[in-house]
Amino acid sequence: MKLNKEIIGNHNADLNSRHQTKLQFTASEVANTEAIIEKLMAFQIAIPSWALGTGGTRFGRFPGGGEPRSIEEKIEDVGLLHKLNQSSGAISLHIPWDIPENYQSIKTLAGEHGLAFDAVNSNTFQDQADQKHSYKFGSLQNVNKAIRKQAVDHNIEVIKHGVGLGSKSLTVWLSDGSCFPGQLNFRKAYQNTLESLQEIYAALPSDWKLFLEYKSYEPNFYSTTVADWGQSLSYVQKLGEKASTLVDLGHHLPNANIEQIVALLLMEEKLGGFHFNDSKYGDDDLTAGCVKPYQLFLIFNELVEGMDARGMNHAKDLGWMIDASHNVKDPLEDLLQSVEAIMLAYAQALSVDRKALEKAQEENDVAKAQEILQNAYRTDLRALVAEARLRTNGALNPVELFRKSGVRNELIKERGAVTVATGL
Ligand code: AOS
Ligand code: ZN
Ligand code: ZN
Ligand code: ZN
Repeated sequence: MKLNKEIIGNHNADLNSRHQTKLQFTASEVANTEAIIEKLMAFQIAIPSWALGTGGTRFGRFPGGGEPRSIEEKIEDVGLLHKLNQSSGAISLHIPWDIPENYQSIKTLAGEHGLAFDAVNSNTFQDQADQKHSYKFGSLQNVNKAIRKQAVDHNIEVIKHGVGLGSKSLTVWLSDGSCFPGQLNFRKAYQNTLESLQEIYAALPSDWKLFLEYKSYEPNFYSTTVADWGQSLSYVQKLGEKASTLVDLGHHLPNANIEQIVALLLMEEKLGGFHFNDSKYGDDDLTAGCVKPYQLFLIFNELVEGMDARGMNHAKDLGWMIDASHNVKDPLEDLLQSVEAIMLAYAQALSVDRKALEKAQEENDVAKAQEILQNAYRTDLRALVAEARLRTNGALNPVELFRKSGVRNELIKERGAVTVATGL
């Protein structure tokens, strides 16, 4: 359907000569272009099922047309992205916004699109129609044991769905916290949360991982029970080897040095993965790299340095995921832009002259260190990302081809002009 090899081939043929000129120029500027292209070809990032439709804001939602209405349609949408960029080979599901019913047929469909199932996400931040107890005052932290149990059971249920689909990790993000001083005994909230997490951890299959995401505020505005990387780290260290911290770029207090957090978590062997996005103010969930591309590069710079130092596999040893929400853009175009920005930052980090940087650091040559980083950041490596796509049969310019081929109109015809959101 929609996009086939021929359409992509024609698009590439049209753009190829200009692309080759740019590629040659880049190769003349950057020493290790081949090694960078190979790493880019191996890189895959998971698309969150909830980002395939318009999320809106708490003030309103302006639904787009042709948004996916079922897990099957979400898989088809990620399949489209993957066909275009060959780097979105996984989907991250959210239970109960997604309820996989027939594992085998869903797995077969995903397989046809070349997709794997990445981390499954639990939801104890909303009350579902059929649930006995409310999470109004928290889930895993709740003062009421029965409520904690309900939340633990839900997470175990999510693991079961994940096992059915071949997923290998669970991401836990808690909205637990308090709105006003005095509402919560912090120590008890911590202890209840730890005990609940230990029960979830005990239900993990041996080859699974648990990612504990932190967030400084929202929806609770006085305290959050897993508020920052130190707090997440304190839980995951107690839980054990399979547990690690997940960094969502939008979850920090203003001006936090995220790249330093990343470096230290990696050093502690407790960096599990990412929710990539960008923000101006808070948890804005904007397109990766749209506001602070230099920060994104600096994060990847720490990742490349730290992963190489530990002998880690860039493609496999971390959970690469996007977490995004759209209000005004076509979700699929937005996700293509995010994947592109992430890969560009990765390419830039791979192009940093590590030896020269290390030398500058050892010699306290501050100006030189800055020159090295900014030279890498300011060299245009877009042709390398495009070349990685070309070699894997993706499109040279995914957003342009998505538009030209009229995919959205076809989806609107098929699914309707106004579709309801299945998530946030
Ligand atoms: C919430 O702020 C967190 O970023 C979650 O990771 C995520 O947005 C949520 O699980 C969406 O489903
Ligand atoms: Zn997130
Ligand atoms: Zn968030
Ligand atoms: Zn977010």
